[in-house]
Amino acid sequence: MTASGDLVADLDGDGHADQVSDPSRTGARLTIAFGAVSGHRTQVGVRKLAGSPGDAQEDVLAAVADFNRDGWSDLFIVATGAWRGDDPINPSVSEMRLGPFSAAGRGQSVRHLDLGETRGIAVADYNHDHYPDLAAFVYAGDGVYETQARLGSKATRLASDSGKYTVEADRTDDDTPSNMPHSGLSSFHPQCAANGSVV
Ligand SMILES: [Ca+2]
Ligand SMILES: [Ca+2]
Repeated sequence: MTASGDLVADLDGDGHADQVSDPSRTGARLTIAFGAVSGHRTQVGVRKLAGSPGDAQEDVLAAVADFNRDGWSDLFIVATGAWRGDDPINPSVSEMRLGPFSAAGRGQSVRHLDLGETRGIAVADYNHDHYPDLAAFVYAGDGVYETQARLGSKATRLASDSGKYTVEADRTDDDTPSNMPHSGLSSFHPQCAANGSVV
């Protein structure tokens, strides 16, 4: 973890540290620099990671964390078309891709996750167990937006929505809805120097 909040970890399993940054904090501007420290740098954004099913979608969002607690960071990708009115639409892609995963966004296995019409995602620790959970800002229909929690889990990878942490939100065009958690990855990773070493 760098001071600026970037995650530094080996994501693709090649033995070289990679670096994840998301200045948007909603997954929309997440970028990964593979080989960031070794010098063989390949930078990819969310649309490249999503692949062709994400083409032409309004919102393509990604989050990186070890959601199933096996030591490898996983890639969650969701791509959703334009808002179409009262009824929520289903994303064209909504997948947990288990790490290690490649610069093309291909993981060891893929698990579909039904979040609904998703307009923002973030990593957070809702239940304070020091393991990452996923926060999803979704359109629930009839003008209602809400932020839901999906808890990380070794058994199921991500639990279904229990509703326990759901917070209703006003419709917002803000890039970062005010009810999204901001803890990010700093809850789970020690801060490290820019070269990837832990300080
Ligand atoms: Ca790597
Ligand atoms: Ca994992």
